[in-house]
Amino acid sequence: MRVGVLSGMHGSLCSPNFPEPYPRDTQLRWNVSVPDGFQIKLYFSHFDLEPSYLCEYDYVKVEAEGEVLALFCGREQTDTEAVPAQRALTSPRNSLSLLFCSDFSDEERFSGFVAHYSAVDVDECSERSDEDALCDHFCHNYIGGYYCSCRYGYRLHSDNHTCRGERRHRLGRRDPQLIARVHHEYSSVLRGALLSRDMIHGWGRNVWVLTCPDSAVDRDLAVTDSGA
Ligand SMILES: [Ca+2]
Ligand SMILES: [Ca+2]
Repeated sequence: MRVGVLSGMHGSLCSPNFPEPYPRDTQLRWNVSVPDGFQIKLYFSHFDLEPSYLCEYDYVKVEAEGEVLALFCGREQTDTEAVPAQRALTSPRNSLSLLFCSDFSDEERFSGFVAHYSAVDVDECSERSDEDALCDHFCHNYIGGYYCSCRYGYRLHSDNHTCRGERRHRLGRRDPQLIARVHHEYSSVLRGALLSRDMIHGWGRNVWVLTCPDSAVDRDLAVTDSGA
């Protein structure tokens, strides 16, 4: 069997000799793959194969991950045979294969098919239950991948998925009353100072100096962070 390989972000494939009738007794396979983080969307702009009961003569079969996504033959939809029509197929992951087979008979001539594919982004953040969520807190999709972030007060573990620790509680243990008051009255000030240092330098061994207006807290607050 002849095998074609397609690995671009989009492409097209057609039956042999198209737009002339396809030859008999032919098997052709196309293996299509796109980068990780993408699925393959496939549709047909032309389809005209010999009709047969359950597509046992000539057919197009689309497979991915060991599963048959579709089996097509004929010119029109019937109870026992399917044609692609306007339907688009989407691969579960980043590869699929398309198999074209014609049998020994060609009593009538059929023009074959033209198919097109394109890579489409996987939205890793949607369509997942909380238990299956990829990120502990926030998931952000982008074309070709995704990334995680954490709620205020937490930091992203080096696995890039888990959120750990709550710095506010650690700080709070040192001087709960003062921290609580600063949080309550000037939460935006405290949040800005901690978050920016955290994001730029990470939590190492740092001295955090939080300055609040005299009317709220009558002294500067120095907090020594012992690190994670
Ligand atoms: Ca045939
Ligand atoms: Ca994505």
